[in-house]
Amino acid sequence: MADTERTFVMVKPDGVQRGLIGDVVSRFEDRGLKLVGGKFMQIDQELAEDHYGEHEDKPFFDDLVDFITSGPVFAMVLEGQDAVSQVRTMMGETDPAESAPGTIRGDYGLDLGRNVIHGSDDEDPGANEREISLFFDDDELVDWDQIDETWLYE
Ligand code: D4T
Repeated sequence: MADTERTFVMVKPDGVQRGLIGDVVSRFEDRGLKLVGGKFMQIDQELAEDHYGEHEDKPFFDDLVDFITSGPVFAMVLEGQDAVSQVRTMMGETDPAESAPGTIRGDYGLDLGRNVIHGSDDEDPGANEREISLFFDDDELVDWDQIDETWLYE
């Protein structure tokens, strides 16, 4: 059996303003991923710069930080089998214009700078743990048993 993992996911300010939090969370719940942390919050400059530190030298960095701090986000931690890559697959490509219908970005977005959702990178080992600890304290994450787990996993 593949590994149970936790991943960091966030509905970005555009998704919040467009009333998409519920739809996005529902997709993950429907898939069988378990919510173990969630918070509606405003990202400050320092957290934004930490979170997007890998893009510090890119020309789009300032716009990215301005955008992610421009309004509230819904941050969450999801747990499940291969959660990091499953969430990335469900999100679609970074650019919504290149994302297939049926993916979150392919269904809800059109523009690279307004791509609705963030999920931890599946090609950067440890990115999920780093991001989870950047946004959540240990006592904000809840270990719980979901009743349908027996029917979701072999
Ligand atoms: P995030 O990190 O937001 O989940 O997106 P991805 O993991 O899919 O993609 P990324 O880290 O490469 O990009 C982060 C963020 O920057 C925006 N962006 C990206 C942009 O505005 N212009 C660009 O040219 C690129 C590559 C979109 C997502």
